[in-house]
Amino acid sequence: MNFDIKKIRKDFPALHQEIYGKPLVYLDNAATTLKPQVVIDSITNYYSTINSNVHRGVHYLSQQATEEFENTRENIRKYINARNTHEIIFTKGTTESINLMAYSFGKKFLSQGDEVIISELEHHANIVPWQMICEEKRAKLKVIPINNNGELILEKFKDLITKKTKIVSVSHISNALGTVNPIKAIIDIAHQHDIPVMIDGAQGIVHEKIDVQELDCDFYCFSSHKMYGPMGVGILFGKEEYLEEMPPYQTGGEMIKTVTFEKTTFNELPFKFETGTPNVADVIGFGSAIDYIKKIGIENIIRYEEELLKYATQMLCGIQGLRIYGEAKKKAGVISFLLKDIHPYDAGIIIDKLSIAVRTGQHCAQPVMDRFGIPGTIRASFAFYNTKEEVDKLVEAILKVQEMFN
Ligand code: C6P
Repeated sequence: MNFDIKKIRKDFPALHQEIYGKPLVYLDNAATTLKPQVVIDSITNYYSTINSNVHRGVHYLSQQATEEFENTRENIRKYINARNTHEIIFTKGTTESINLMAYSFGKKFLSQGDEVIISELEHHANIVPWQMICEEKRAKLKVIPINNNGELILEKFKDLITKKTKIVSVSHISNALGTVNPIKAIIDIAHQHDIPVMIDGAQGIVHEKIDVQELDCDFYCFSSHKMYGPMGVGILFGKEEYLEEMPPYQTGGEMIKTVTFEKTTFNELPFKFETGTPNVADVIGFGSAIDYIKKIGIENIIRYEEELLKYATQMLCGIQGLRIYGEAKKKAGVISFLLKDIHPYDAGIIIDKLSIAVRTGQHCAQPVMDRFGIPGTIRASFAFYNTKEEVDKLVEAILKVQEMFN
């Protein structure tokens, strides 16, 4: 398929609005992406027709809703090439997936003196849950450092591994700097020591093709809302051999097999980890988002985004007094920068008034900011519906900010 940017942009209604009287330039895609009309229609369609609970009723609507819900699970399985649908667990989002992991994996496999390895590049969602379970279990949290380009130092990672290491959990792509981490190498190194690896794919899955069997990762998680799907839905992929061993994270309806006042037995995978009424409409909407991505083609998306990022990097590098944070050899989706002496919040406010949406601050990655000794950055993050003209508007806005402060 030809990558027809004009046609693609028509699919996203939110792109066609004016903010402060000017056309919106949306460059906050790492926070959440806009939704194509097919996704919005799919949610409306669920509530207008087959609205009912899943896995519960014998009536027609419930059966239809269950079928569409489970079709999405299969759709996601195929999309990431997992072996089985029961390795795909629906959660609220990446944050909940990691909490599930830390709690459940931690409860089963962590003991006093054990070690968990994360990295200095992580989003708080891949730090705090591990910190909490380590505190509870009196285990140790170890951190892979980064270099000045914002790349993980693999040699240091190797040094951190000991016989006590029980899991490694790292991000695929850094939301703060855009670094694409060498996750295949990390997985291979960890597996040489029989250590499982969890990948926080919140930013990874939108900018890369994911094959969990080829990667051989033990866990991979992501959020629908960063993949052009609705908010409130996420995925935890896990290898069956681990998920079978792990205890439920929450308890209640749906996840049980039998309940008496003396004892409860749990449902099989994946339902053991899915408590209560799920977010049916948004799961189905997520299925439509995956179909939409497949229609455009992830290879086309990657090619287009690489070109756009290259252009944006060149243009921003040409601005005097602008420093980019995160200069990894392999980057995707994100440019984080600062303008000499201008606080990122001040710059952000002016850029917003020029109808450009960027994110300013720490991006829920305070250790990254501390590493560089900065209060935060201005972050432009891209999607395949963005254009070079929009990058030019960002450049104009930055020049305007500098003009105002000088
Ligand atoms: N990053 C950003 O603006 P949730 O919020 O659960 O969908 O995703 C959490 C999360 C976990 N890991 C990474 C690498 C992420 O980027 C995010 C979300 C957004 O950068 C919101 S803070």
